[in-house]
Amino acid sequence: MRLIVSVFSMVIGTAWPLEENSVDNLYDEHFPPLHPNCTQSLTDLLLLRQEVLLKELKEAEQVSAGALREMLHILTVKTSFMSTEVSCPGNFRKCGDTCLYLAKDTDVTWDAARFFCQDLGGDLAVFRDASAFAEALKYVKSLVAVTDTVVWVGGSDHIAEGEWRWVSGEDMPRGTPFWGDYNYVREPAQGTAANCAVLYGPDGFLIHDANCDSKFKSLCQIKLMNN
Ligand SMILES: [Ca+2]
Repeated sequence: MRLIVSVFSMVIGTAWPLEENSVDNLYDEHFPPLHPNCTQSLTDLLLLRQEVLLKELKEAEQVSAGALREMLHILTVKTSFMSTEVSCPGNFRKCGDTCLYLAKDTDVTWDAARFFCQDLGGDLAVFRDASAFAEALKYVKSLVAVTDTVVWVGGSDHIAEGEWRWVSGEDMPRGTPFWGDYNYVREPAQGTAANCAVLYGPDGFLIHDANCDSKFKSLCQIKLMNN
């Protein structure tokens, strides 16, 4: 019996110190002692924070680069589509980003000119900006050399005097480079006697107001599908 107690005491005496050492090691591993130098600890913290921020920035950069690649792809496809040559139907000629047709052999009233252009699938021509206007004048001048030619376009103030609108519903631009002068007065200046817009040959085909019942040539327009 005494022998058994001695052996048990030896076993306990050996095992207990080992268990204490293991716990201490585990604690030190997961809870390292505070650094004696507080400045050094703060530096470590800042460096760790910097590392996290850099990682976040890198991830954000990767996301941005992916988005930019996607946008570039879309722009490339769009540019390719826009640069594809689109032909205009029938006698229409491609002018800038639209199709124009000058019916130079027939003189009709403004209303009849609209019906004529609508029968062709379009309407009287409108110009959304100075560039489109310049393209149209270039086309008209290439077809009619006679400077007294007058051509209907799709603008009028017949609904409310002085409120000039395109047939597309938008307000017409005023002044240079669209409107010309008549007797040194800037058009439109003819009042209720003139409610429809023309390209006036004697003034270099700048826009003038004219009597809607006069008979002139028609400038028809069909817009391209991608406009
Ligand atoms: Ca008028």
